Amino acid sequence: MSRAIIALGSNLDNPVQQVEAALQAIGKLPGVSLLARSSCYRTAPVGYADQPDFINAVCQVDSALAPQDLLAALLQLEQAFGRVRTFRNAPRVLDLDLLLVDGVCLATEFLTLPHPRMHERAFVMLPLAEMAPDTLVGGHGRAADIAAALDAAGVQRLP
Ligand code: PH2
Ligand code: MG
Ligand code: MG
Repeated sequence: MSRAIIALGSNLDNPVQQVEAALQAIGKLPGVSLLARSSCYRTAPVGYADQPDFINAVCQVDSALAPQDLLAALLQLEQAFGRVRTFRNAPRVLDLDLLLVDGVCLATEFLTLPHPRMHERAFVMLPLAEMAPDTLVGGHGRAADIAAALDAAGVQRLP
């Protein structure tokens, strides 16, 4: 069993509902159990600005799957939720990114752990700092410290 942290994002077709349904679906994946989740956050789009705000959240799971197999299961869930890939950073009904798996450091064509940009992204780090502030992010330190140093404008925690 290993602990993993997953980021969720949606900005199409009732994003809060998509994220809530995805959290439930993640917990029902074979070999995966949901341990914790953050609140949902409304976040301004980063990278490609001409699209609706996102709803972002993170969750922590226990997983019996190898990291590559967990990622494959997450990508299948994206498909099941109707994700259509058009261009990089395009609007989407569901994006599931594998951020961290225990102490695993890995770089393949398919998967890099820790996620190489997570520490720069307030829409990832604020939810992570809420859910698990002491999480260590590669060589970048504690989640709560990383989050505190990021520009949080455009990231709003939902009640
Ligand atoms: N995901 C991206 C690019 N930009 N911006 C926000 N606010 N939230 C995201 O989840 C997001 C993004 C690429 O996956
Ligand atoms: Mg993704
Ligand atoms: Mg993403």
